[in-house]
Amino acid sequence: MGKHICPRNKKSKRNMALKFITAAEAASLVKHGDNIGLSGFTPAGTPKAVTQEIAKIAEAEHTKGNPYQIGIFTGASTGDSCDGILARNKAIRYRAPYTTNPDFRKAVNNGEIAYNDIHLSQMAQELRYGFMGKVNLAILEACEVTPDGKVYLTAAGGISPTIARMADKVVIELNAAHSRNSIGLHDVYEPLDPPYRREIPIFKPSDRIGTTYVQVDPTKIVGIVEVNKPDEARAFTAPDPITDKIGQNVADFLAADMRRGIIPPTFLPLQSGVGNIANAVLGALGRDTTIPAFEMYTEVLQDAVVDLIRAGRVKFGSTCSLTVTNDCLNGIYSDIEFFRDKLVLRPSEISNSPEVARRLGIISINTAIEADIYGNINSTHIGGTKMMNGIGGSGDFTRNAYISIFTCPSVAKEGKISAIVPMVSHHDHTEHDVNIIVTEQGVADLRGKSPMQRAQTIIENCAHPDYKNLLWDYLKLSSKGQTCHNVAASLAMHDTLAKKGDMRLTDWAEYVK
Ligand code: 0RQ
Repeated sequence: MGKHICPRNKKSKRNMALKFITAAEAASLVKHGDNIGLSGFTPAGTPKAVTQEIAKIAEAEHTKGNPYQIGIFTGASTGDSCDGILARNKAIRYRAPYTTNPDFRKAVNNGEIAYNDIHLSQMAQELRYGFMGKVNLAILEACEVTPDGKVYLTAAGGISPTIARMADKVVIELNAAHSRNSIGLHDVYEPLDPPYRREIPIFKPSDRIGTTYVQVDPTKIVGIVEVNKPDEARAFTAPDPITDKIGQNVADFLAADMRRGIIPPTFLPLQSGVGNIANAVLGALGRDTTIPAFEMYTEVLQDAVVDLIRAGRVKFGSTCSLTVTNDCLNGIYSDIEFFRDKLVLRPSEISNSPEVARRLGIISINTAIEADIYGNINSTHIGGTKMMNGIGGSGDFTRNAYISIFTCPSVAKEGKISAIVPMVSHHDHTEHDVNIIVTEQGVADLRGKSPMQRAQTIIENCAHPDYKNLLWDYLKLSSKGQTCHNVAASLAMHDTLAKKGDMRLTDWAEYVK
């Protein structure tokens, strides 16, 4: 393979066909009203230089009194050099999908940005279907590119194959901070659209079905920008007793399900979201040696999984991105011969494919902001109105999982907020899709249960003791039905929080006339 790859040395003959440009020159191609498509998924593999120059153009144009705003299409969240700086410079008109940036969040919740929070598996196909307009420029971060347009991605698959094909123009950020050792990790595959779509032929997490590069029409590559910037990885805080307990509860539950024969003795592939709870769950699963070494079919792979691969506890990791710390990423690159047959990076359309998740029998583990007593989950909105991050891939996996699990601490903000409420203030995952809820208090197994049976087990096993009686009392004042509610009081705990700053002060009498 090395023979075909053009070295970063600009004098190389093989590079003659591809032009090097500056990030500012690349940014000057982006006009007000354009849409840009970005490689990457989470800060992993996301371009970091051209977007900063676009922000400077926005600032300059705004100073002159000119409008300058663009649309952004990504795989998932990006780093501050994209969502952060562009949001602060009021340069974003529209964006899809998931994001985690606080400044972007603020702008969205102020009504300044149109944010389309769709399932990550659907992003590439909705672009192809034409739901979001055209892609004027695609910016792909690469560790290598050849004159015939083979682009070797870095730490994530994202929506790269689709934006590269759809875009009028393509810019490559050739990032020296990513080792060329990542060449070969990717498995790039883009399905056809209906009525020609075929099955995605993945039958086990390690199956490879595509190419190791994104093929781009070389005539569309307007330039290569040389960059040396590491991924803007988020550091996670150390596990605390609450996240550790949640992790242990999940591990104990899965081990018990295996002993009962519900999970086969070979175990099933796991999907796990981002964050401290996900790290704690994986850590606990790794430590539980009654659970055999397992595989991951997931969208993000965090440091905890890399440690488990090294320890032989995770046999294989199929993921969209290596959302790891830079030390961890460099460890993978420098130990690539060990990792090469244990990791594959896929586009988000494939890593999050509902078809594949259902076929493989994924055990999905994602995070809730709040759950209601019937098992509906809010993963995205605070108080029903303010966007937190977005649904990410949680919906792709939850509805199609063999066992779908949601985790969260039973209370937030020093106990003033209960994560278990009578009715969620925003619905992301419905009671029909959610099998298990886990807090530090315990595990509610909702499988095979009616709504009222679910309410009993969720209140009993997952609610914090400070809130159990409030929730039992809510059930008593609810009218009878398949799903018992008192509609007037169903959001009383949220209302009390808004008015008095503490859900524990909820007085049902104020809501039930
Ligand atoms: O507030 O930031 O002020 O401290 O929400 O909560 O407990 O620190 O947990 O960082 O893992 O985030 C669901 C948002 C959880 C995340 C969510 C407050 C709490 C804190 C963050 P502070 P924690 P996390 C993977 C797949 C999307 C769905 C998913 C997420 C802050 O995990 O975005 O899993 N998930 N996708 O205090 C008010 C409540 C609250 C609350 C927590 N009920 N009311 N505030 N908080 N519960 C992603 C991808 O697909 C890439």
